[in-house]
Amino acid sequence: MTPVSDGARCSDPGVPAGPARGRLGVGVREVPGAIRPRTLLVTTLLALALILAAGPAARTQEEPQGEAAPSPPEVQVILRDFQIVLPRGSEGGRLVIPVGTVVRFINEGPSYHNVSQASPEEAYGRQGLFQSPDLAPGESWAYTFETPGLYPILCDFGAHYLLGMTAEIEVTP
Ligand SMILES: [Cu+2]
Repeated sequence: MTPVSDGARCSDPGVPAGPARGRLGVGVREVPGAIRPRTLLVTTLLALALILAAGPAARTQEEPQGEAAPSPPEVQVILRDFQIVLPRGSEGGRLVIPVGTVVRFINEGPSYHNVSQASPEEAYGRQGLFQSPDLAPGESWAYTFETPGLYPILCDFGAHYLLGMTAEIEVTP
């Protein structure tokens, strides 16, 4: 009996298995015990057919989902040693990215950090584009830059920006 219920469950996402299961249920109830073996055989064959029919359908459903959403470009910025470490090629503490880029801030240091869109003068003002949560060591947080512009960023956890945790992100059209 286990393969039958497995088959029914497998077919749930892709194939309208409701009616088939209903018919099976009725059959099992109406047929006397003597004919049970044949019922079991039919049930097993039906279940196999359902699995064969549902298998490829389920797979083709999943694959487009994975490819359908083209992932936007992602850039990684490292928070470490009380510095905001920009990707190789960034000059003058400024990261230049095209609009729509996802920037993932990764805390690779041993202490907490965060990322606030603010200049040092605006620190703790909370009026910038974003304020990340405080990130424990190993945690990361991502932000998608949707609007061109020049955005100063800093870590205001424990006023780390005073130790040099500042940078700029320039978003180009
Ligand atoms: Cu910090």
